[in-house]
Amino acid sequence: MILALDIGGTKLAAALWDGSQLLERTECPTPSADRSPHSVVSAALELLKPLSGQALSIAVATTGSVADGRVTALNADTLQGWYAFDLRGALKNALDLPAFVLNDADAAAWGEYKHGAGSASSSSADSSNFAFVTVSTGIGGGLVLNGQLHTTAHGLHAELGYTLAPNDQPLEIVAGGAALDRWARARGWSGAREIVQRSVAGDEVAIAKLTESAGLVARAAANLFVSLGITRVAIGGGLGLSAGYLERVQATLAQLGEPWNALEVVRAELGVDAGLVGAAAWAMAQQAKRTP
Ligand code: BMX
Repeated sequence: MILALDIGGTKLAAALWDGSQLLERTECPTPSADRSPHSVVSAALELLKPLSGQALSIAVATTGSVADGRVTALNADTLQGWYAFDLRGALKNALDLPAFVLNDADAAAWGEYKHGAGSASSSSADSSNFAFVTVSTGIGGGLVLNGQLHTTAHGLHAELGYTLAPNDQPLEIVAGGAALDRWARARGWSGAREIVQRSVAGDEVAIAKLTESAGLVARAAANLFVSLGITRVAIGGGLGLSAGYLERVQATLAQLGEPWNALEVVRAELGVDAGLVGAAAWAMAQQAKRTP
């Protein structure tokens, strides 16, 4: 049994992975006032406590760039003071278990590739060049290239939220969930969720805002298609999975026409659990490599 933990900008989730399914899934909000390593790890350990007795190792999907188990926040609004923080060491020491750490979107890309929208059973088309895009608090990406999860020693890769929007701002600062929250509150609305609710009810201002966000995400995906030969992209994350978002990404690609409209964009099949599944499946494979 593998203990899986997902550290996101909005919530922490944990579960046990038995090789084919998540068991005893639990979650809590990410601490909001203090998002330092100490505060977030303490909250995560509380969440893991009831599950950790049954596990042989811990697998983590975390927001932030990850190099050799160390986490660096690109967006200080999401995690504060995380600079090369040794998350793997901290969890290994606290739980006395081997620990494996991946970026959340990298983990989700692997989860969807092995068990969800990128798996062979999900479509007859070849998906060995596959991407996952999370549109959540921030915007993250993960790549599977020629059937292998793409990672780098320095940790900075597939960070789609840090590709540049046309106004030279990072994509997530314009189009991510936190950006939409801020925009909504400035209008006196409660947050990004209200934008989605209003768009469903036909509010044109809300529809335009979501269409702008989805349009920018569609262009980032289109660039993966022509630059890396990615043929299928799964969209996940709280905002990415919200009503109408995927359809707006697809509509933008259709409007862009050839060659970009050949990119297949689908809903993440594992929903918000893609990171948990992917981190656990990845850790299981790494452990199998170590113990032949
Ligand atoms: C940010 C960045 C990415 C992450 C993405 C989605 C930080 C802390 N995170 O772009 O590494 O993959 O957000 O993360 O800089 P989420 O927290 O929105 O799920």
